[in-house]
Parts: sequence; structure tokens; C-alpha cells
Amino acid sequence: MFTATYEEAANINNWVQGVRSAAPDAHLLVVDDSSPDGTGDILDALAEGDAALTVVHRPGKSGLASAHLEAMRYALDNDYEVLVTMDADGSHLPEQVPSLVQALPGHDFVIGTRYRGGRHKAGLFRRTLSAGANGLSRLVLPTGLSEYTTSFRAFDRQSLNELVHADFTSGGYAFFVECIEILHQAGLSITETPIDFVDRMHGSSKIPKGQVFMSVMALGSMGWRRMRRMSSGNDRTERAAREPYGRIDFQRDRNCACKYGSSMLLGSFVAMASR
Ligand SMILES: Nc1nc2c(ncn2[C@@H]2O[C@H](COP(=O)(O)OP(=O)(O)O)[C@@H](O)[C@H]2O)c(=O)[nH]1
Ligand SMILES: [Mg+2]
Repeated sequence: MFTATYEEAANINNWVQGVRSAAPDAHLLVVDDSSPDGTGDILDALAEGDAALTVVHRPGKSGLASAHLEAMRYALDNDYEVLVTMDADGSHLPEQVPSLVQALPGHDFVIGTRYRGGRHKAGLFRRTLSAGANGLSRLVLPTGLSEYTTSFRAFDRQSLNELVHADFTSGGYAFFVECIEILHQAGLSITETPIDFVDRMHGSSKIPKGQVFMSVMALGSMGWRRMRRMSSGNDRTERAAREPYGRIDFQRDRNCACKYGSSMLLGSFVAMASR
């Protein structure tokens, strides 16, 4: 089980306790970026004498994407069969970890979805941004999934191997979309399972708001690359459309993207203006 932390002192105890009761046999890894609020010290105290909790301290805030890649490398290097990733702020519910893990056999990757059978219970601004980002992702990079952005995920070793050797072009939120695009293009089996997403327990978002706008740009460039692959006959979209799970409703996705895409663009400008 992995989470990244930056200023989660008020949430980290709950995360450790929650994950421990949901998955008692799991080993826990936390990458903390020298949080000024002392999250790293709390973790060190919890890890003392606890061989199943590993804390990696990085010297400064280095972003979520590199923290997740570090966890993937760690899982491979230490021979773990399954890696589950999630946020530490209470938005992802530890009690739903087992349903991700149970969905993995037969697949290489599982993402928790807030859309197809799942619930998004956060505030309106957040729901609009997420719906816009996911609607656009479905349109631009169809894979059959309804969720692309949340970090509540389970990986087998094959998908970890693919990702640690990939050339990522994006950071921030777009990193999470690019992971899915890489696994899809590699022909791995990707699926989703419903989750409930709630507002963070304490504190506020640590992701710079401008990243939302950057992510829209990154999505555009991934879409462009996908189109080039399609024109060279080297894309897996068609295959996904034929697979029972991955059947894509292009009309629905187009409607969804139009409905939310414009509000997301507007939202990203508002977010940038309010930085
Ligand atoms: N190590 C590390 N963790 C981060 C960084 N930015 C965010 N996080 C953690 O990543 C998770 C998601 O971040 P959050 O601020 O809730 O993002 P949001 O939910 O998209 O608003 C939380 O557990 C954060 O503490 C970072 O730069 N480094
Ligand atoms: Mg959050």
C-alpha cells in the first residue's frame, strides 16, 4: 500500500490505521516530501519498531508523479506482487482497498471509478473539474474506462514494469492519465471498480491549481499522439472497443465531454486566476 504525503499531519494517523484494519497483512510505504507540518516525524514515530511501515523522506516538495514512480520502483525492487496506491487525505476510503485488490486477478491494472457505479461526493467545483477531466480523457483517449484521474489504483508487476520503463511526458494530474494510456498502448488488461470519493478530511489541496490547465494541454498532446498512432494503424482503441468490458459508447462520451469539458476549461482559468 502506498501513499504520498505533503502536509498531511492531521490525516496520516487515520490513513495508517484505516489501511491497517482494511488490509492487515499489507506492507505500507509512504513518501513524504519534508512536509513543514511534521508529517514525516509522525510517520517516523509510527514506523519505529514496525517493520511493515516504510517511510521515504525526500528533501523537498517534488510532486506526486515522481512519488508514485518511486513507489512503483520500490514495489518491483522489493518483489511485491501487487501495489495499491491512494491519497492520504481521506478522499479514498481504506475500506474499499479490498474491492480493488479483488478486482485485480485476471487483469494487470484496476482503477477505482467515481463514475460507473461509483460516487463522487466532493464539492461542486471539484466534481465539475473531475467530470470535465475524465469526460475529455474518455473522448480523447478512449480505453473503455470511465475514470482516468484518481490515484486509487492497483497494479500487478507487469503493469509496474511497463510504467517504470516508460517515457512520461507529463506530470501533475496528467501523469495519472498518461499511466493509463501507456498501459492501454502496451496491450495490458485494464479495468475499473466502483469507489466512493469524498472531500479530504483535514487541510486543503496540495496540488498547484495551475496544474489543471497544464493537464488539459498535456491531454491534448496525448490525444494528438494517439491520433498519429491510429493513422499509422498502430493503436489499440479499436481492439478495446470490441472487448466486452471495454465497449465504448462514443456518443455518450462525446456528450459528456461537451457538457463538462467547457466547464472544466472555464474552471481551470478561474483556478489559475485565484492562485
Ligand atoms: N510526497 C508528495 N505528496 C504530495 C505532493 N503533492 C500532493 N501530495 C499528496 O498527494 C495526495 C493528493 O494530494 P491532494 O492535495 O489531496 O490533491 P487533490 O486531491 O488532487 O487536491 C495527498 O496525499 C497529498 O499529501 C508532493 O509534491 N509530494
Ligand atoms: Mg485530495
